[in-house]
Amino acid sequence: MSFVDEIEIIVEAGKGGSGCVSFHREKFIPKGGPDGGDGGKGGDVYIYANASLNHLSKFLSNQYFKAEDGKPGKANKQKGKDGKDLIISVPVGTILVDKENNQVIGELDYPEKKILVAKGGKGGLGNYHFATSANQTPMYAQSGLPGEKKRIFLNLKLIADVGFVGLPNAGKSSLLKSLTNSSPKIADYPFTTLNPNLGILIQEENQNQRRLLLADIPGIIEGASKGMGLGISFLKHIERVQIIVYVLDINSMSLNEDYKILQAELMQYSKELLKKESIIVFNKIDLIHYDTEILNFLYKNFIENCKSFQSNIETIPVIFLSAKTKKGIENLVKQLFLMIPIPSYAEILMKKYNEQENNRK
Ligand SMILES: Nc1nc2c(ncn2[C@@H]2O[C@H](COP(=O)(O)OP(=O)(O)OP(=O)(O)O)[C@@H](O)[C@H]2O)c(=O)[nH]1
Ligand SMILES: [Mg+2]
Repeated sequence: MSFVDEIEIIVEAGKGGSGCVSFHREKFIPKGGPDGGDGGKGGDVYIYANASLNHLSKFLSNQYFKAEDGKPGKANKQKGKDGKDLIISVPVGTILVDKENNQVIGELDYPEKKILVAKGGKGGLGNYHFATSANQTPMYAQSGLPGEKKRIFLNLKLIADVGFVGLPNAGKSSLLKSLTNSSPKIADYPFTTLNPNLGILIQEENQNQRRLLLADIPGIIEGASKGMGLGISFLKHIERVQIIVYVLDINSMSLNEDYKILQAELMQYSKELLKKESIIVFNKIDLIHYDTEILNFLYKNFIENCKSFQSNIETIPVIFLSAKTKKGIENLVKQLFLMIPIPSYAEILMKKYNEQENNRK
């Protein structure tokens, strides 16, 4: 199924049921008064954050959603049944925009959040409300009001703790695979990753478990902000991470240039991305002659060259590793858990999940 992170849907709440026109009938009471009941209220439409979803592809096959109408009132002042509410599930991180005025209706920024997007119509009043001294037999009842109808733009921006950024082939997906149980596509050609991949990193220490949600996104090339390669629109999926991990291929002849390209493209998308905490990973160390002196030389050279465009470069943790052999990967794991306070987003998700399970028991 193709990955969809933006789509427009139409939601329509239920119409209110109409009020009833009826007169009380009973033996020996020939002229009973009006007793037509009220119509039921139309169902509301809600949009709900479901933590087990991570794309909007299911909306490709259906974009129209309608809640149930209220039922008409009946004789004997019986109220019609209210229409059932309709609940539409979307991934956590979905932003709802009203297409009428382009205003944000709300953001489903945590699991199980529910936002009312279209209110059901009121049921009509039955004829017994309209009896007056002048008119004891009103032949009139209200009809139900229509439900709200809205065109809503769903804009998904995934929420994760950590986002991987790098040139194509740097080894982002390989790193995700080494750190988590996810199995993204990995290949030695650029743009293997076409959509974001998520995975959970788990650390067990002294019976304590910690978790982080990691996001791997497509590769970025110079000019991506001008539409080159896959562009940069997918950077929205790392807008909300706490830490950006820049993945660089240590075999590149121009490590600082690669890093500069990434920073420049991120800046084109949003300056906020550059304000986030970050870690730099030199990947593929299994392919070079691994020697402390060489690594020191590479590191110093890199720092010196980056100072011209990033003054605080020396404060950013740099980690040498191989996503393939996993050498050095534990240093990245340690650094990530050190930098991300409890609870991480993945830990919040886990807590919610456990609470749900307990409620079910
Ligand atoms: N030797 C070696 N090869 C690696 C390492 N990490 C990744 N590779 C290889 O590099 C190539 C690209 O890896 P991917 O993980 O697909 O790279 P990516 O950054 O996700 O690439 P895109 O999705 O195209 O942006 C694959 O052939 C991997 O097997 C590593 O640590 N050592
Ligand atoms: Mg990839």
